[in-house]
Amino acid sequence: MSTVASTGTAQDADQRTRIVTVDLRSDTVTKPTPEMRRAMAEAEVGDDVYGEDPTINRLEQRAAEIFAREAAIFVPSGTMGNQVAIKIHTRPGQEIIGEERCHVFNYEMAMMAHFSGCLGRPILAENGILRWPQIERKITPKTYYYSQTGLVSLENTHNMAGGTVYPQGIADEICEGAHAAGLPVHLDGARVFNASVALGKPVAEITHKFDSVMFCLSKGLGAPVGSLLVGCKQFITQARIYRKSLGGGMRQAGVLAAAGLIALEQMPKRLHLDHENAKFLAQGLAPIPGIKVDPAKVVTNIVICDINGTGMVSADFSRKLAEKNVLCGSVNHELVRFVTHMDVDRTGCERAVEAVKEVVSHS
Ligand code: TLP
Repeated sequence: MSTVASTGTAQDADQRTRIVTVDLRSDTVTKPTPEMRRAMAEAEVGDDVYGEDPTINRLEQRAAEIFAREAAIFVPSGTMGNQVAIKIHTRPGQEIIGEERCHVFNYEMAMMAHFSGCLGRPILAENGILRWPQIERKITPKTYYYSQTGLVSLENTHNMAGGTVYPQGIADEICEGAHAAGLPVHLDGARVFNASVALGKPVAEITHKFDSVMFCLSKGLGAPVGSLLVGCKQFITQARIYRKSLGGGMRQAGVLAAAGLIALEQMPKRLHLDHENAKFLAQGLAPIPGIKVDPAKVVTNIVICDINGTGMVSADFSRKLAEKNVLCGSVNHELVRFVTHMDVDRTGCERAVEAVKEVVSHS
């Protein structure tokens, strides 16, 4: 998106000069499409706490079919989906093994401790991709005075490692190893459709060895709200209880599911465009002095750059960029994140590259 289109009134003339902000902070910022808004307005609804919302029921059924699972449950957010799954898989006093930068350890308000009484056992892995031998070494011995490992949790794509994708063989090996050790494996698949597009394989195939999968409709798929948790019937029955206990039992939620169904059925087809734009962005940013990013590692819709060499900290960098109507996210002092999505096109990415050049040249 570059500038607002015009048709000729005085107001349009005003708008012609108004620069549209290129918002690359996250793919969560997408607005529902006109088709989603129409479907929301016309959605058939009922009380979902009574199981009577036909549109929610259809969405859950389609999610279960697409992931080749027995059942699925709609939850208001990815965070709730992950935390409900952790609660079901673990007991208080246990440990959860995950990659150091994963969402469940860093951005879910310590709910694994608060809600499930568990401790994170973080492992730093190159590109965010854990290997089975690293995990195996961190499983605590079955001795009564060690807190026991209760769960392995993976993230695909790995958000804060730059949208990296688990090669299928590595994910499969982790699931098989964990199962042989008596441990369940949860997948934080907030962006699992991006992983599926990058691997050229259906989501059912890349996730079938996981015990549970959470995926989001509200990120690259463009729905305004919602995520799903998929798994076996018994797991989803328990998830319904914990979702309710967290206040996530919604009533006429079919208005959300109507947009979610379009997100689920239509939007995966266009994710490759976001991946191409992210690659373009990384290729444009890489030659800028002071910016460190390897375009070869950008395989989905997330670009994380080390801006240390610019002499700015990321808060100043992103503030100066915002003055040029380009928004990025700040991961920590040195790292900034750009996420491509359906509301930013190639022109928007070109504008982002030019804005970064200007900000860096004046630093
Ligand atoms: N990620 C958000 C922020 O919370 C960081 C973003 O802008 O990327 N798992 C992963 C891998 C996520 O990236 C996110 C959201 C979630 C879970 C949580 O989803 P929501 O925001 O729906 O609770």
